Amino acid sequence: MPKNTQSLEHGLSAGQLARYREEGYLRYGPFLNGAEMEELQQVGERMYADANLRSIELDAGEGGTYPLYTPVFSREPRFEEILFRHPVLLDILESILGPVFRLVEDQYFYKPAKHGASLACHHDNIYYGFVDPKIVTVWLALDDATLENGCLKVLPGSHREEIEHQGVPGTIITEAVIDKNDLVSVPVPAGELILVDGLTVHGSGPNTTDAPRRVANLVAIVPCADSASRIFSLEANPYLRGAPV
Ligand SMILES: O=C(O)CCC(=O)C(=O)O
Repeated sequence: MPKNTQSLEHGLSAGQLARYREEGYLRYGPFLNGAEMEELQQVGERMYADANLRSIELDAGEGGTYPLYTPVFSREPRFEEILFRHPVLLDILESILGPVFRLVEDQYFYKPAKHGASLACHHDNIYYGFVDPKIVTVWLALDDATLENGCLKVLPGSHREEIEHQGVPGTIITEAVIDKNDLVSVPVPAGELILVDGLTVHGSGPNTTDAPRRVANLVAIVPCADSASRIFSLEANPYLRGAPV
């Protein structure tokens, strides 16, 4: 059971938590300051410039692919402070996940300028296959995310049951399963944070602008016997809070 959020200094308010539980996502609001954003952007730009690292091309469904890097920030101790040990972020996550949770993955989504690809609808647990997926994705805008450059789109309430994925390689949700008209766009200014449940259907539109759209992502999970997965091992992943002593 999640702890009473009121005992957390920076936890979500009861209203925020209720909205997250109801809708399966929450626009939290401003989180990163300008200097932090710049640092995170620079790491991403370094990765984008290094062609050898461009190993995961997201199958975007429409209009091609675009790169996703992982791990990124967990490799650099500097980001402990900005992300992984940030007391506000950890309190936010504790509000949702309870007092013990681990990092699943950290990622950097780079949608280049004038890039036509949208990201097909999916939920994040399809990539991890956890049996009891108490997962939160922390989505941090490193640029203003707009309708024009491919902001996040979510299907509110879709986290209540696991929606079947189809297509090739079985990681997208087709229009036969959901109605795209039900998707809600979530444009946010740079530095804002959006929380997304591991079962919430989401995707993003193409970037039609002449600047990149960059996002830092961090996925966390409550580890328990049911975190078993056939496709993902948590064994080497650090506890973000509540590590056993
Ligand atoms: O921002 C995007 O383009 C996609 C983000 C996403 O799919 C995710 O955070 O899991």
